[in-house]
Amino acid sequence: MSVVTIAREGKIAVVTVDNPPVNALSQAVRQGLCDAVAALDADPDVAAVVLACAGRTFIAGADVSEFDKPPQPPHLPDVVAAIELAAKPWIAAIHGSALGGGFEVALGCRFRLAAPEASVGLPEVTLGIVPGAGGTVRTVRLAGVETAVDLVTTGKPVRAPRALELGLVDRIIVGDLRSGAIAFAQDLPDELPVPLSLRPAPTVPEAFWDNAETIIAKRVKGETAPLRALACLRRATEVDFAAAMQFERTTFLDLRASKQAAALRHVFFAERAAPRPAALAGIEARSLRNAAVIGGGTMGAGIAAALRDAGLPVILIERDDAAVERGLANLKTIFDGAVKRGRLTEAAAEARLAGVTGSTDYTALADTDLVIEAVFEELSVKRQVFDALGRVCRADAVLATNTSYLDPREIAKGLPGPDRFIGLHFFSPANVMKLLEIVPTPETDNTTLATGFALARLLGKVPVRAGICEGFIGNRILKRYRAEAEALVRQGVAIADVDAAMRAFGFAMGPFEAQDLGGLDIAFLQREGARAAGRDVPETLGDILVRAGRKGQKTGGGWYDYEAGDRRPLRSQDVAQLLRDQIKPGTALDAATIADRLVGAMAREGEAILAEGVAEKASEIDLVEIHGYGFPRWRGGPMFCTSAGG
Ligand code: 3H9
Repeated sequence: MSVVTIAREGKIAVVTVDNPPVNALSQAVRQGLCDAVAALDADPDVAAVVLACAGRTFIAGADVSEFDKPPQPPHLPDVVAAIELAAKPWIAAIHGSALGGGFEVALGCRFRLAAPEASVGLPEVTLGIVPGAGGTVRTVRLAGVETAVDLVTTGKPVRAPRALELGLVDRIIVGDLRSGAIAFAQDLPDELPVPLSLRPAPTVPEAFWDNAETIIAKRVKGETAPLRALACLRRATEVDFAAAMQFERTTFLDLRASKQAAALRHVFFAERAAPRPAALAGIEARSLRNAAVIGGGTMGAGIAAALRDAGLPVILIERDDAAVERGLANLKTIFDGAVKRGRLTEAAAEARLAGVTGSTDYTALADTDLVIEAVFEELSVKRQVFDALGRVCRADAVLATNTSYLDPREIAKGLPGPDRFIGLHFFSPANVMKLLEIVPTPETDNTTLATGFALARLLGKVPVRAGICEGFIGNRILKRYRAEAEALVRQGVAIADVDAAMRAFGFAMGPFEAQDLGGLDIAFLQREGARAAGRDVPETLGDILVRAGRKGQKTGGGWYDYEAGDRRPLRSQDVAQLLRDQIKPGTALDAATIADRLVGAMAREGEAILAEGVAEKASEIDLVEIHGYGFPRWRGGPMFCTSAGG
């Protein structure tokens, strides 16, 4: 069946793109659109053309899977030009998302109509590229430079009502979009809007561009596409249409072949594959109508907030009334914060909180579909919880532990029906961080595992299946990363140089700054526990600092000193003194060498994790690092960026 078809409603032709799943602009679609322009221009009975899409969305952009191959004609800029300069006016009828090349096609149309829930955008920078078919050149002409800079350099789509305000769409069609668009086409004004390619570009003062460049450079750190996109927008206002198109296309093709674009494509496809692992194809998840969380501390409250954000009613269990109150107060703080940041209305925040029932009574869980335990990280405490859950929960309720380091098999010991038990490792703050490590035990059945993945989809999280080992995937690599950072310090590299190198690499913080923020004592206590259990755990530099009372920012110092009320790290004489005997006088290393050492160590641990089957795919390890540990997305993750392709 053809991916582009033409139907007739009197004098209106309806061109429909049907290229599942998202109507991407593959070669066949581009060719189909060119053929449609030619056919309809030649048809004297056609007065106007509605461009619509079948399925869940309007054209979602260029076909990203074609980006590793040479571009095939007809090229998208020519397709958009053909639509724009067609003898018959084309009208885009947008539902779902008109993104990237999809929005560029819509920009070629004389009118853009949108369903109320539709969105439009130019997300190319999120793929390490710039729009390649006139997105920068036409948007400045349609909606002005401020809107264009926002749309193109952030890549964030805007919803139809806002798009209408910004002039990116002409009208919102409530009700049936196809018939609304046909009615609109039947009643076009005598004077049609001038095609964007024939309109003058706005005149923009130099200071606007300088200011925008400063702001964007600060935001994007090492990512190149946003500033290159800004350069395209600027050029679009400085030279004529054809020259601006040429500049944009050259930039697009250059970036398309770049390392950053390859990395971002790798992440794009890994993220889309993660929620639906092939091994679970056809396995139905249990239905989740409600959930419960045991423990209302930082982690438990974050998990409860995430469940509420997804619309599930939640029971929050704590050991006494005071702890229930504290747990509910933690949740209130989370929702209040969302109101302050403009993410929730006050009414919505109240409704979220009203959907949480606090209790000390486990029998309240008799009809709960999913229970997530998030109590203190100690085996005996967790076992007590599952002992109670085993007695009160339905036999088919999914019972999950949120543990970071304990062995889920030990936690589940003695649980009746261990096939419905699973590890769900959330990252703090659990209502914000995207990563969810899903850790089945050998007894977990596939339905329970599929329910873990279904939960991740419901919560909008990136799920990665992890096998059982100390720290699973993420914390195991973190341990290696920190050990390598300490090894550099032992060999004489300054603590601040290590942190600066990793910031320059793209992390928000270096490994030592991050430990000072989170506290050095958690990992210390864990090492001490292992030592107490008779394991041979060598003394770390961090241990020396904690023993001296330096646990991080909360104690006024860790790897660095801090002045009261100030989070800026200051080099510490005390630390130099404490570690004096451990550090060899060494030569300084440059930032790239430091980053190579640390990322190399992460990747080697990743290789071991793959070899042991703890992770299934290298790309999943990359997702863990990007979504759980702040690894710069545009580098593709440690496995990608140390591989031949990266
Ligand atoms: C561009 O347009 C450049 C132009 O300026 C220049 C050209 C010259 N290509 O996300 P989902 C697949 S750059 C190929 O789960 P949703 C995806 O892999 C492009 N495949 O759906 C998945 O496959 P599978 C600018 C694509 O309903 C399936 O579709 N556009 C593409 O949650 C479903 O995806 C973008 O960046 C693509 N462009 O969300 C838009 N997009 O089933 C990217 C998706 O085999 N796409 N797939 O795993 C999206 O943001 C979302 O897919 C969308 C739907 C919001 C559309």
